[in-house]
Amino acid sequence: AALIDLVGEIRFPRDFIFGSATAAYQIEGAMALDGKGESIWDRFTRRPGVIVDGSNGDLACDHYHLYPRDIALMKEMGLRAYRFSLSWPRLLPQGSGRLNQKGAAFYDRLIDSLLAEGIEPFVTLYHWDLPQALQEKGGWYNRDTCMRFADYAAQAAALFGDRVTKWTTLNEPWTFCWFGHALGEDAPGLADGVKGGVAASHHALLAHGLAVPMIRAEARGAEVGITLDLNVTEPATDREEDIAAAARFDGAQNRWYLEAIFRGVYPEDMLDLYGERYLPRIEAEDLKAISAPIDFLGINNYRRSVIKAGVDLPPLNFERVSPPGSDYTPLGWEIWPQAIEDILIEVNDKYKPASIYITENGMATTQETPDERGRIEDFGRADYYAGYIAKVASAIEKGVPVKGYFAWTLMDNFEWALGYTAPFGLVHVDFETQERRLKLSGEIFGRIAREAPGR
Ligand code: PNW
Repeated sequence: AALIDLVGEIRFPRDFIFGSATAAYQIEGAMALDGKGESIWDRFTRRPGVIVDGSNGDLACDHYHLYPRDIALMKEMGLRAYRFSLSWPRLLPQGSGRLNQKGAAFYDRLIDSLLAEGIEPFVTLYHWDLPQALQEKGGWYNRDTCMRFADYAAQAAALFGDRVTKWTTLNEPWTFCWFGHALGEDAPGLADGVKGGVAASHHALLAHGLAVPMIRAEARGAEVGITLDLNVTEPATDREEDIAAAARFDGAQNRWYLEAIFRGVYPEDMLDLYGERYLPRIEAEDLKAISAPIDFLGINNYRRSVIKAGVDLPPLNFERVSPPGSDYTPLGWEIWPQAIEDILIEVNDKYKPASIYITENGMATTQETPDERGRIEDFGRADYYAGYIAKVASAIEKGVPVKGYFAWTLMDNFEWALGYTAPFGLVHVDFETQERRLKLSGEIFGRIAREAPGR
């Protein structure tokens, strides 16, 4: 419990925002209700063997119906903001064309209820649930998907821009492009190696770039950003081949996106490494669009990457290493609070974003059950939050313009290919009864959220 003892000492600027984050497919349920179209996750989860417990998000947390309960829990913790995503196929069942009014009405209710409780909505347009109709036309391999995304962004901004000012285009392009198109572990389940990862990444970035001006045009005063999953990357040893492998991994996960967005170029070393064999068609004006100025950068961070030379994903040829002596979550993710301060400082030094939000940070456990007093005493998770949040405070003291922090995640939910086996919530969900219960970590996080700003 050593880190929890820190809680009373953590300080943040008075206007710092603490919130929690979720994603539509992971919590909403209502899979085919009120005119929602099919998404690639609805389709992928039906493939035998791809989700460890054979589950899916058909019902998930039934947030579509229980959102008032969930907002009450945020209120109880004293959270000032809520980061959630819109389901593209709930609004546009075919990916473009006709708007589903009932889908729009759900987000109207959600946004209005949040505002009534003084909780600021941070909207993400794409958290991985591409309309299946667009996948049929090539999905993120098809440049047309970029234009469809920009149109969807414009429609969403027109619908909700009178009440929502914080807009994020994409959540973690690296994760959905590589896990979904190179490795086949996430939807749409394509295992096309580096060629797939890079092609999807270019089109995802172009979609982001085309959407930025559309959102600004439709939502007056909108602040627009993108969320990247960034990890400081360290070579496992000082052997030259490990240093080179770490640079390639850093290039694929971090620099590919950061350089394109903030400098309008792809990194030379990665263009050389990929070459014609792995690169998609990149038009002259694409990087100009991709580097449209943004108001904030969202960073999701859970761990650091320690990398050595290996055989994964040629020509990246790397292997992830788990340094001995560290603590790990049940997912095998290293618990290393310094990682979040290091990535904040590195990104700020190199790219000087106008402002930064930590849009996700948190940890998985194995499945939890209430004790005889009905409590979930998840000391490990509470410790994780205290340790990481203290390092965010330290980055701010060193001049990094971090404006807010969102815990991943509000409540236990559908953790993609891990189904319901890897809960990350501040709130426990009993998936038999849909009962919610604040965990110890939720109490501790609430205390930080209420007391640390302005201390
Ligand atoms: C994020 N990695 O995904 C997503 O944005 C969330 O939807 C997800 O539930 C959460 O983190 C927890 O997994 C990630 O391998 C997936 O480092 C994989 C990694 C990181 C983030």
